[in-house]
Amino acid sequence: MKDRTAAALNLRGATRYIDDLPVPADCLQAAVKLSESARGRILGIDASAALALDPSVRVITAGDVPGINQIGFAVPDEPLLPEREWEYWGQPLVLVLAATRSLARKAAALVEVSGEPLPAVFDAREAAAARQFIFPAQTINSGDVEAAFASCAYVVSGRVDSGGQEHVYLETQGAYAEIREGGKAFVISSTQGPTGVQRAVAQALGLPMSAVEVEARRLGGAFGGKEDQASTWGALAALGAWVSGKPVKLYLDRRVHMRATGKRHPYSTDFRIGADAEGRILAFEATYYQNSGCTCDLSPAIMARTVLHATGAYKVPNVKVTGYMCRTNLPSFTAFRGFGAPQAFFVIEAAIDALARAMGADRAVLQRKNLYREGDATYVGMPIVRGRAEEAFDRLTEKLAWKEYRVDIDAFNASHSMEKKGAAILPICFGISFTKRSMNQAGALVHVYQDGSVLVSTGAIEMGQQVSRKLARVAARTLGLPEARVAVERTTTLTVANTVPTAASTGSDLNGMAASIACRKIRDRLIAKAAAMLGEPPERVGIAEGIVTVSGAPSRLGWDELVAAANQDRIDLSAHGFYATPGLTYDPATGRGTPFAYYVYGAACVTVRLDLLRATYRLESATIVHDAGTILDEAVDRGQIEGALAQGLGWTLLEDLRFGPDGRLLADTLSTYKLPDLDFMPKAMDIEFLPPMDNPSAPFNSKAVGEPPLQYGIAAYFALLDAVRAAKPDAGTVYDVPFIPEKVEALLDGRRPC
Ligand code: LUZ
Ligand code: MOS
Repeated sequence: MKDRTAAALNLRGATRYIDDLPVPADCLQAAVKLSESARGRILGIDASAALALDPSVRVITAGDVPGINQIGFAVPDEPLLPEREWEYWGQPLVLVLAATRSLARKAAALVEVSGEPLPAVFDAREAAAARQFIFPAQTINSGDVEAAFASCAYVVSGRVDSGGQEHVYLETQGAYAEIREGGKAFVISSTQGPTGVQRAVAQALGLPMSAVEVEARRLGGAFGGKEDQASTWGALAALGAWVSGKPVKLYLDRRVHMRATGKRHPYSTDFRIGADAEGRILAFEATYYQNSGCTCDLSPAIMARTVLHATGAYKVPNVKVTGYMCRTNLPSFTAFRGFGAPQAFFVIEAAIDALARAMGADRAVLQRKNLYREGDATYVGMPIVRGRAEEAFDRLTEKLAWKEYRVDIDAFNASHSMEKKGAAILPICFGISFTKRSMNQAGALVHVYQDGSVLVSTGAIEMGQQVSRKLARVAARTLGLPEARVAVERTTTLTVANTVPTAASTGSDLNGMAASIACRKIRDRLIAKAAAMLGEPPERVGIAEGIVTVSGAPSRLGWDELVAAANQDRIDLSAHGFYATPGLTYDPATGRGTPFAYYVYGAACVTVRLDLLRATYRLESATIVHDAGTILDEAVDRGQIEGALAQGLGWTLLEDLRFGPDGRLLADTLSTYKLPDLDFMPKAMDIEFLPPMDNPSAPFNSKAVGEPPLQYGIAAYFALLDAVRAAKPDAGTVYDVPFIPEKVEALLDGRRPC
């Protein structure tokens, strides 16, 4: 049988993304005119030159929006097209349609938007000083930090900075829209969240959601960038179709995409950490300044994840953390794999590094001593159940023979004057569930057709993570069928309503649970029918590998025959399944309760080799011990870990998202924005999974895999710092990522990196 899984189709080049879809002959192509300064008041829009270019050109502005010109969801601060002001360099101001894409882009460039400049701010701390926030600050206060600091033998404070990150999915943002009979809107969107696009389109066009269908077939990568921010492009395409009466396709080129869309949030953080004489951490305090950009978007949910991951994988009894979401005139920063957790992990690891320096202690010893243990509770009171932080750490150090490993590195460093090696360990403990309780729900629709084939539809979007493969596996196992009998459909708002985005690593957990609930309903009906056909009590009847079993032994009745008989008997062979994660009790107002279904654990060691003359480095190895629960698909999970590590390494070492003093993005193409490639990746990569373990919160005891391993990349920063210190023990420390060679060179020179 042909392999129809997403991966196989992708390899054959048989999958179609938005821009590959054939369009009707009368389809118009869309382009946007972007703002060319950081902030300004719109005085006038002159479309005459654009309109003169070609009779097919249409220029659409805020005034053309028939419904509400607003797509902000958490906070209504994001007009679809601006009416009075633009708020960052690269903001879409005007939508332009034309018969061809090149005409549309040319016409967009000819639209003249006149305006007067307004003062702009780009730095999060500056915005905070001016009290420019997009949302009230979030605080968690647990224990008594002041009393605890007073009792500490060591107290260290410092500052940590981390930069933004461009998602660089291969498929940029895009959408296709048409208005169908009766004024209903149909949109194909490259989105992680069809329901969000549906809501935005309905609001912009003044339609009920029932008159808007949004389909997401598959995405060429997303990484969070299409969790909230696909709505803009979906709604713009729909607006174009509404105004023109013709189908419209909107697909961004890379440069427009990099300027216009949101990225990972840059953070700047002040911390204070205190420990007793033995190095047990007693208190931790942090103030996070999140650069939120110009609109709210997902920033509060991201800050919620930051303040819930403040102590990383460590037990700290007294914690006080505050997160400011600072409004700046930069693109609205948004979800990116990790979602505020990597920023928090980097801060606590930097704090432990600073503490180790102050104590003259070994970083790894302090890390090991403070890991979460079974039976601990986190600082918000979530119990650690089936905790594996120590198990992962110990397996890693055992595997590496860590003591000897360090001795070898020291020996290398003693015998090399132009090169130094460094290594560092990083443990993870990543909470799985959306930080917003209401989002932890999913639905599935399962059909068994007369011929015995099975179709599963859920809210899970296939974006390369092979969630469709995992769902097929879950459905097949639940029904007792070979996987080849199960097909997984694209996501549309017609089959499953009110879906949450495929995000927070929960895609296969939530949708897998919903699919298995639906499959169990159908299976129960079929088992009752089979029991009647075989004259056996239903308790003894099962289905395995497509054969009905009795007390575990195959019977004469096969799946296809059973399904046909059930259909003849007028038994419903379709079912809807719904799952809502139980036990989520966290209340952000009190900062107490259980925010997550469970944690994913693991530990990584990265080793680097630094060339002191050139201040360049190579990654020698990455060794990872990871907790995947009872693994559902090892090849998929391995791929996810490798990809997440690459993105983590890119964030900590390489990807330098910089804005000029005027707020203009400096590297807006892939020739200037540096990404990790194969050559950059560690020469040796060893990924080991911890032994299987129960996890009742995900299908077949599996665990979510998407985001947690991104954190492993942070080990590379500390490994490089270790190598720098081997060369220059008194090198200053500036906790700042990405740790690009220019910064390494400055430290080696005894300068302060800028
Ligand atoms: N999206 C979201 C996420 O809306 N809430 C979350 O907690 C989250 N976590 C990770 C990635 N996306
Ligand atoms: Mo996300 S950062 O859309 O899981």
